[in-house]
Amino acid sequence: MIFEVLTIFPEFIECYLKHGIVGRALNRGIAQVKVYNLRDFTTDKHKKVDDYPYGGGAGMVMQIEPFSNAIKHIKSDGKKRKIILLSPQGKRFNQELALEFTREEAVLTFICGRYEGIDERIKSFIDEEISIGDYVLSGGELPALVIIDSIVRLLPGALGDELSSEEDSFMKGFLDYPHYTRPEEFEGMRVPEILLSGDHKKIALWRRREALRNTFQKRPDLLKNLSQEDMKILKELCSEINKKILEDAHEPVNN
Ligand code: 9D3
Repeated sequence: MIFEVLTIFPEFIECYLKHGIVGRALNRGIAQVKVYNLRDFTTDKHKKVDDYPYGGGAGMVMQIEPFSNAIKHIKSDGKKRKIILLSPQGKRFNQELALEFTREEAVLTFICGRYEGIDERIKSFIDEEISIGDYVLSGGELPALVIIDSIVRLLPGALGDELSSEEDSFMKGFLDYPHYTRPEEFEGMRVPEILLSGDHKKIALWRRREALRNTFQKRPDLLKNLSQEDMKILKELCSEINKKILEDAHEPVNN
C-alpha cells in the first residue's frame, strides 16, 4: 500500500514513521510512505506558502498555488490515487473507515494544512475530506499520521507474533480486558488468581467477561449485536453488580 503526505513539516511525518510497529512494517515493505515538502513547490525565493485572508481577519491562509503545483507533480506518474484533505470539517475517521481503506487500490495522498486553513479552491483537487475528531489541532500532520498508523496495523504481516490480530478480532468492538505482568504482588495488589492458574479456557472466559464489564461500564454505546454467549456473560455480570448494590444498601450506616 502506498501513502503520500504533502506538508510544510516533512521531518515531523518521517520522524514518527521511523518507530514502532509502523516503522517495522515500512522497513518490511508492507507499505510505503512518500513525504513531499510543500515549500519545494513554491516559486518565490522566500518559499512563501501563506498570505493574508481576503476580507480581513486574524491569521494567515495557505495559498493554492503550491498545493496545485505539488498535486500536479504528484499526479504526473499517472497512478490511480485518492486525494484526501485533512480538515476539521471532514467526515469523522474511525476503525471502520481504516478497514475500508485497507481494501483501497489507489495511492492515498494526504494534504495537510496549517494556519487558519487552505484557500477554499483546494476543494477542486480533492476526493475526500477527513477529520479525526472534535478537538482543535494545529494542522493536518497528526491526523495524517493517526490515519496511516491505524491502516498500516491492519495490513497483513504488519503485526509481529507478539501482537496477534487473531486476538484483536476476538475482542473486536469491545474495550480491552485488564493486563498484568510480574511481579505477582505489588504494594499489596495481587494479580487475579485465575491468570496464574494456567487454565487457558478459564483465562479466555475471564478476559471476555472483564472486556464486557469494561465496555458495559465505560462505553455502553459500543455494545450492540452481542452473541448469545456474550449476552449470557453480560447477564451474569449484571446480577453480580446488582447483588453488590443490594449488599451495600444493607450495610449499617455510620451515624
Ligand atoms: C482556531 C482555528 N479554527 C477556527 C474555528 C479553525 C481551525 C483551522 C485549522 C481549526 C483547526 C485547524 C487545524 N486542524 C486541522 O487541520 C485538522 C484537524 C483538527 O484540528 N482536528 C481534528 N481533525 C483534524 S484533520 C485536520
